[in-house]
Amino acid sequence: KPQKPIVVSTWQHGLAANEAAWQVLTNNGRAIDAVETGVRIPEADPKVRTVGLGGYPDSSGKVTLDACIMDENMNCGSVAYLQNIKHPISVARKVMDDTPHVMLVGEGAQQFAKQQGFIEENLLTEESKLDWQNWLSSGQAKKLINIENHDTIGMLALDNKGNLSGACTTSGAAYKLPGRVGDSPIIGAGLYVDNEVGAATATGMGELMMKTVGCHLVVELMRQGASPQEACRQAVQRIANKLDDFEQFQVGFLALNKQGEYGAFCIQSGFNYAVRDAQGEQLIDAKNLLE
Ligand code: SD4
Repeated sequence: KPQKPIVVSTWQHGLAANEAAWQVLTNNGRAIDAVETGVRIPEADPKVRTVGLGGYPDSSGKVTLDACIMDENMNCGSVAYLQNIKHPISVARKVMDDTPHVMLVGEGAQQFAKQQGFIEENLLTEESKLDWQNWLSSGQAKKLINIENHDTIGMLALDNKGNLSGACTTSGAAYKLPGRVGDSPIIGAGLYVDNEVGAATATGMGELMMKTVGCHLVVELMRQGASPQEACRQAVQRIANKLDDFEQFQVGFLALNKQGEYGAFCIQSGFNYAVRDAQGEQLIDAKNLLE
């Protein structure tokens, strides 16, 4: 039976994000508007430490944001290494809608955002600043990606018309090298949407999604007939096969197909995702490779 509209998002902060997206979807809105509206919730929430305002800074104390968005017609927009703008997803949407380009980075992205009327503000909260200072004084030995710091929001939606769209936004890996860009703004790595087949988004150690163009892979596996969960599992397995120490890392994929079926898979336990459909909201633990 058809499952639409429906919206799915990575992590617990996906619950509140889904609710905002759901309002758009149930008002007969487009999936692209739903996902943009939805992920703006954690972007603006200083308590969500891995997205937008309040996000963990890089090793030099700068909050640098990555985001991308993609609609049912293969239109996409992306920003990377964007500073001082709270809603990178909306800047990415403007890149998609109002420029001939797909991706703007750094200073150019920031100038573009200002021209579009976005306000510059300090995104480093006192809490994130303190954590960064503690990290500096702790000898900086902590692993860059651990269970606590990989909470990018990726959101996928299927609207009443049966169209798919997706959005992904993050402050990236905590204490990353200055200038580092992860998978989240890279079309195909952190997000991919093919309106004939399905959509996928990712969370975790971005370098691993980039090396496999992971979300494009998940969509192609669904095209070949895999269910969303099975497609995510195969993509995780492909990554794990290449690594001797794969259990040191976390990678999670989340997928939604054209029929409104969804699924996820990750390397290690701890990754959950939020679902909102006509039955209500759910928070589901993803299956993992180590169980
Ligand atoms: C990145 N994938 O920048 C992101 C990190 C993250 O949940 O938080 N993922 O690599």
